[in-house]
Amino acid sequence: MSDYHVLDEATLRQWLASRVSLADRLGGEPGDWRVRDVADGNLNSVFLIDGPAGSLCVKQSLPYVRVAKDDWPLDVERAAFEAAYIRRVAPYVGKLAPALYEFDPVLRTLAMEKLAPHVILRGAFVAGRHFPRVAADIAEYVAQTSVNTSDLAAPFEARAGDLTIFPRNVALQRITIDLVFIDPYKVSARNRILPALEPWAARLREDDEIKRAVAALRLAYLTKAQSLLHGDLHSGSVMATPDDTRVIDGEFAGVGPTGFDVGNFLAHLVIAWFAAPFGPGDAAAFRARLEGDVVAFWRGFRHRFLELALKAEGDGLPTSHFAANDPHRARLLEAYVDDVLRDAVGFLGVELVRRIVGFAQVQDFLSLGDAQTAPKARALSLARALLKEPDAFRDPETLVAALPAHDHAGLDPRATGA
Ligand code: SR1
Ligand code: MG
Repeated sequence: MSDYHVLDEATLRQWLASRVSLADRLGGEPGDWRVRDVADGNLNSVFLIDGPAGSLCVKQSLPYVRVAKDDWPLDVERAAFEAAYIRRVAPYVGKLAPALYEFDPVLRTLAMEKLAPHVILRGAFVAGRHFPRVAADIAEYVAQTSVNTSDLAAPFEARAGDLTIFPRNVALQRITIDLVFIDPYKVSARNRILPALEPWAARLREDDEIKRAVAALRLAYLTKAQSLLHGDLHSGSVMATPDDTRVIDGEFAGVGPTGFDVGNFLAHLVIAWFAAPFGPGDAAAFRARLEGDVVAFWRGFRHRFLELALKAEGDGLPTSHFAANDPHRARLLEAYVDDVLRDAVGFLGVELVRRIVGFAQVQDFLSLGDAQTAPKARALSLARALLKEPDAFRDPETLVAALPAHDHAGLDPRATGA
């Protein structure tokens, strides 16, 4: 790994002092800078630095999974893919992502805009807080990235560039393949299953219909190279204020099925919904806002996708093949985006499953302590319906209507129509 070394507070100051533009942005002398280690994700170290003139966020890839340390070594190259992802989507997403100031390919370190007073969306959800702009902003983000990096808008040459770069992000895509698509459906030492949910875990391993659905989704993830994906678009990858939304953490970037990002974000709205009754505040009002988010995100994504794709000039559906305003082209685009949304329903299902019986659990449920079992079982009940009958969920209103229908599911999958 050449001169790579893990930064601590002292070596971070030295590194910042050696990068003129970063030191200038902070102002003053290294001794004037306030450095805080704020890492709370699964993988990396993250520091916030405040100087007399400005501030920064510095993120470094560690040579292991931060939450598992020596038990789980991990390639540090992910920072390079995150930098490449940020640069690739920046022209389309603008202020919906933080600015990348510098990337150090030796230390695998990114220096970015510090987001303040933004908070991580998942933390807000756990506290019962809701940000009204988020759903529409994430819809815009996913529509922009997915149209503009697909064959609908990107020239073949740009797509070839993406396909040269991002499929090499193998270490992180391996994590997704294992943690999302494989481990939850077999016995794995990495799975974290509450004892009361063992019957559910057994059902996931044994139900042929579910396993067929998951196999199709796994193959779609591996082979359906529609657009550049964020690859980990959950509520921990969104920072927000009431007026501003930013997507962070593109280290899982890859080329894949557009519905993966769509389904992932929907899954974490749904998780917040199932976890909500035990949280602080008025659960019914909070749930109603999340239901509104599901509809706004789904419909906003579909609307913006079509709007952008209709104007786009990629090699996939060139306007030269159609008369001006030919409705046939619009119909082909509608079929395309509806296929994306069908995929999204399945990816929503597998994301729910893996956050409940897999390795990477989420604070929405964990914060409930002893009360997490019942809402997890209810979310699994919905997940099973999504995987077994994706065509029953053709619009967001149907998905929203299904939430209360599964909110009384018991702990035993056999008692819930398995
Ligand atoms: C070992 S990494 C576990 C999870 O954290 C990331 O945020 C991804 O969701 C990954 O699956
Ligand atoms: Mg992350």
